[in-house]
Amino acid sequence: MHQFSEGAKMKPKSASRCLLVIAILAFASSATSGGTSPTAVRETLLLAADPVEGNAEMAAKVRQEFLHAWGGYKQYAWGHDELRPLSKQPYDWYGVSLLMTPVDALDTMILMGLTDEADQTRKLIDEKLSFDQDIYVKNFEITIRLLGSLLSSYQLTGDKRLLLLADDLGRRLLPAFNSPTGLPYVEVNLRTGAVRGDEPNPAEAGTYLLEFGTLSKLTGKPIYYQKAKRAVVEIYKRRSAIGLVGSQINVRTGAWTGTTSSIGGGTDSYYEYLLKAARLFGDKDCERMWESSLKAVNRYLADDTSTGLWYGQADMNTGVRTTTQFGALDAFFPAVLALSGDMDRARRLEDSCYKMWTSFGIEPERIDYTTMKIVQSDYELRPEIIESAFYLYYFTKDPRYLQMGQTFFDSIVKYTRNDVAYAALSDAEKKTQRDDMESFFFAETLKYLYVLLGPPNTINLKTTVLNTEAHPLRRTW
Ligand code: DMJ
Repeated sequence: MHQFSEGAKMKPKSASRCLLVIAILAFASSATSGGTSPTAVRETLLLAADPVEGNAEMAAKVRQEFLHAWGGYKQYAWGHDELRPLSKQPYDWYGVSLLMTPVDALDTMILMGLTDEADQTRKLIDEKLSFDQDIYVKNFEITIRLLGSLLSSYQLTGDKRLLLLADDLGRRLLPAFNSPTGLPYVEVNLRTGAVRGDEPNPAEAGTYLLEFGTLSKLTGKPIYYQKAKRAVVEIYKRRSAIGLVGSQINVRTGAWTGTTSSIGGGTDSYYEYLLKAARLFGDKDCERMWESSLKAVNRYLADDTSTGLWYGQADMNTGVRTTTQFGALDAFFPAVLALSGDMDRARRLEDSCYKMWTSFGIEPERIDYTTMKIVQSDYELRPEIIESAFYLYYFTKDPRYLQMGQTFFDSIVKYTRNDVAYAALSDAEKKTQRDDMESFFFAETLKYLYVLLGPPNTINLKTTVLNTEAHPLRRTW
């Protein structure tokens, strides 16, 4: 049994019981000895990806596609941040590699039971990953992708080296929060602690508590939780009289510099983390902030139209609708609604998202939902619509969401696969491939396909939350 699944889901077979005992003993011994023996990881994983549970055929297919893309990365970009899948060239975000793809992909390998790949990746991380770099990095991206995965992979394996790296990274990111308001700057230099970028959006300002809070709990250092919590509170405090937040805020003055409100890209995970931090830490402030925010969002941003339920954009002060756009990033919201218990809106919104996908054969980045015309036509290999199908299936067990998942999987394979990996589309209508494969394809898109279509209950949402990059964090405190 891996660390995020429900013990109750184990088959009552004596062989399985025996493996469970071995797994627990092995995990306990590795966790106390400070390292993880390969046996411990293997035994721990053996039950995680039990092929006789759930849809073994789909699990194998998704795993195979993971290995296809991962194989391309290994062959052409090993040790770098990303593979450019068409030119077959490596790419590093900041000139030096922070192992973006291997770190982001690690817990997916672990959950899929790809033990050899996971072991090789941990070796690479141990030998090569250093955060002592004179580079300005995006606090938000590095937190959700790297810090999130280091913490999650530590919890899955007990490998203390991953926690040490997470602590080192967290310490280097902390200066970002030293603004007059406590709202974080957009970028921080990992070596010097210098900061830049005064105007984050709400997502860049308020998507830290799950990772920094977990880091506090696992290291016993309260500073991480405090800094991340303050940032969220500082945004919430500045909501308008009708309860909405804007699209950009100045961290020196605390004044909004963008006043359009939405649930989409740039704001999305600010809302997501209010709910999830309430669940992971039992944080009552977050619960209250989530509940009052949701009321305003449902009142002013939700839009019940002849084409379905959508969430558009409105002025944060007046609530007057400014645009009627919805896109791939907004498709995370059915998941959050489902997690909060609003199954009716969650179902209706996921139906709209599905319509967006099937109208074009794959999902464009943005449409105008009143005309169903494309506003922005790329497909970035994004996971959100699959994430929502996963949550809805988890809570309702309605096979409709499995069918949706199958459609997503089939179109992704059909249109975005190439001979070595997977590629984003510059045009979702024409299906023109572009030379990009973001690390979230491994961390999220393939993981959500696997947990939706493969073994059921791989993730137990009672004890675990997934961060916004799909890294599972388990409540152990
Ligand atoms: C991911 O990096 C995260 O899910 C983030 O919250 C939003 N965008 C991408 C995936 O689309």
